[in-house]
Amino acid sequence: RWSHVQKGPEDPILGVTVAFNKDTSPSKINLGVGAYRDDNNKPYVLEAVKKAEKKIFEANVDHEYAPIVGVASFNNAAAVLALGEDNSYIKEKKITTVQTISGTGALRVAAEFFGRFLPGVTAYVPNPTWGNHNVIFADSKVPVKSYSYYNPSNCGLNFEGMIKDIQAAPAGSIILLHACAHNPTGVDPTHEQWKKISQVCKEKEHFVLFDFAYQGFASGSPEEDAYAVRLFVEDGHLIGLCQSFAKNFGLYGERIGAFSLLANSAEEAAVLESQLKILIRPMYSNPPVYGARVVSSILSNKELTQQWRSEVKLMADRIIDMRTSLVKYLKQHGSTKDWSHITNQIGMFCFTGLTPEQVDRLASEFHVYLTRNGRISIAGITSKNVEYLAKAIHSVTK
Ligand code: PLP
Ligand code: TYF
Repeated sequence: RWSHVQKGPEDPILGVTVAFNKDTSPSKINLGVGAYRDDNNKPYVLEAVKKAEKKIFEANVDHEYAPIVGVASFNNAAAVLALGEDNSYIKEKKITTVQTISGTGALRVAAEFFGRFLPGVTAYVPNPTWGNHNVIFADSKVPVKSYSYYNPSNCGLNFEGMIKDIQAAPAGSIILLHACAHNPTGVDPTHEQWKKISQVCKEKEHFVLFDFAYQGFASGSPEEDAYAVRLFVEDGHLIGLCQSFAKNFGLYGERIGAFSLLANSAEEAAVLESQLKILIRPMYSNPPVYGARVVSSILSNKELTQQWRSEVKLMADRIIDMRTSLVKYLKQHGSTKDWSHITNQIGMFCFTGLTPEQVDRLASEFHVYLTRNGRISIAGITSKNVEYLAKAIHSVTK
């Protein structure tokens, strides 16, 4: 019956973990998947999350179905976290937010919505981008193309190319922007550049979809990381917003996220919500409640929110420290290359500029695993392995 089905390839990012798990060397390092690790290379459960879990347990909650759109208090808290306390769309109910199966699910719901209500409209994603973007749009029958983003000559932003491509896209296209901590490059526009991007998208009447998977994780401040999203909203864009709480709350496996659409009126928001419900129902009926309860009980409590803020800053700061430390050891071990992009880039990832061959040597000679595009997940670096890593990188790049 299934003889016509052929084995497909491994996901390139998760495949790195598969290779890493097979390696028996004690010095092996996994810099593949973007999942935070503490300085002992252990997954980190936030104290704020543990306290919220205790509260939920003690409240003796039931396990009834959530509505199709998910847990209402979570949806509101998610929108407030991204758009800010005083946002007029939230106050005037000119927004619809649905709980989703983490950030991936938010993107998928968004893509299904575009497939129905913006048929044939092309979505433009940065080059490069998180690999899943392309497949999510393609599977939802949304045509997908890319705009220039990364400049390999300085490991920074190709701002002119980006603007040119966004200008050249047909009016009313879907433009996907990483709200902060661009994956895989770690390269974000400056505030001034964001203003220009917003202006160009406005002129072309593009629909802007933000992928916001790292709020708080880039700079340590949820407000600073929300700069672009809030700017576009202030500039009058009726944005779409995909949020993930995997990284910033350390809730990877709980699959908690949200998708929001801004609308011209409360009535329009209600119409959009009715269609989102119709689209979600045959996909998964309604979302799981646990992660939503955890996030909403943190964000509805001042003390827990404060604790979460300090913990997300702690994670961001450790990542920033590891960037500095890696560059320090590269120099100390004699590398004369310019590694300033390691400290200039932001968030979980660094686009090192290593070639696929150098990446292969890192794995075979040094037991260091990363994707072949040269992306490293900084979260896999610790104060104990950073010097070994620097030596390994120096060895393959000299
Ligand atoms: N978008 C980007 C840019 C990501 O890096 C990720 C992965 O973490 C996601 C979305 C969604 O991840 P998740 O589905 O785990 O929330
Ligand atoms: O880019 C990453 O490493 C994260 C995690 O299929 C991830 O976004 C990677 C691959 C994948 C799902 C999540």
